[in-house]
Amino acid sequence: MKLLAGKKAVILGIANERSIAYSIAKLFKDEGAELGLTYVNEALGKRVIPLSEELGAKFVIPMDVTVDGDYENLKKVVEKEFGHVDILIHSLAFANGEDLKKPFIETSREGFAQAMDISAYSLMKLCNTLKDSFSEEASVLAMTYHGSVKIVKNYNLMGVAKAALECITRYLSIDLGERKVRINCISAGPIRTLAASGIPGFRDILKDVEERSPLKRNVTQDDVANTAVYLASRLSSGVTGQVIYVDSGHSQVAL
Ligand code: NAP
Ligand code: 1JT
Repeated sequence: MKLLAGKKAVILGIANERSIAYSIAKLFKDEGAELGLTYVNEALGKRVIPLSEELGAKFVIPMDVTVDGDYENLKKVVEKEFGHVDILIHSLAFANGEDLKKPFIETSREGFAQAMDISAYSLMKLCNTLKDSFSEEASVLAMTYHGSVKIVKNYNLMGVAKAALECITRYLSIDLGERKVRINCISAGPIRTLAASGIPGFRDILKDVEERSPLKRNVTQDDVANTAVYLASRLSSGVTGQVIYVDSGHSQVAL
């Protein structure tokens, strides 16, 4: 029996074939899930719509998490196409390049608010929007990075936003727990994706994981997808409010 047979999964955050969310969608489909996908804007839609066809998605709709009306639309489409939601994947983040390039101390108020809104608050608003659509035993998953709890050079503002995302996950676990719905984060090691491209020093971080992590290799999108299947399935039935690391053990090594 497939682990996600007949489950209805809404997945946000596919930009292209390298996106973590794309590997999750692929593996979910292999495990029997039905997919509903979102993309941010028309430019990305050109890439995501063909991918959604290849994945046999039930629906693919535009959704910008800064736009209130897009949440209402998501709810409407979910009710019409799926009826209910068994799995919600939040795999998106944003901080503007200007703020990421500047010394952290110079972060603008607007840049701070935008990074928090897109990368952290969106998880709360999505859960609130879909709360009456979640099935009993539904599972919500968000992607995070270790720069939330330790200083990682250049991660800066995103580290603050990820700290909020992880904390939001803990508090949401109470509200969702009342409905038997679980919520967890996956903390992924560095992976070369669109979000990671052009980040100064990113190559050095990849090299450090290869040299110093217990597994002596970088993780892949598929490593993350494997844990996503576990967290989305009954195999993780007693797990909620947690941050599960998929990072070759790198975060456990001190020196
Ligand atoms: P990705 O392929 O670039 O995916 C990020 C997605 O977020 C993109 O589709 C992006 O669209 C979307 N997004 C940005 N602003 C949005 C908005 N306003 N509304 C809706 N979606 C929006 O990169 P990824 O590496 O797979 O990232 C997925 C998640 O994994 C993120 O939460 C990231 O922080 C996390 N993560 C990544 C790594 C890594 O090393 N790659 C490590 C740990 C955790 P645009 O391209 O249009 O901005
Ligand atoms: C964003 C970016 C979110 C890069 C991200 C991210 N989550 C993980 N990464 C990859 C990464 C980035 C840095 C890093 C280690 C991993 C780019 C801007 C949009 C949001 O440390 C150097 C900076």
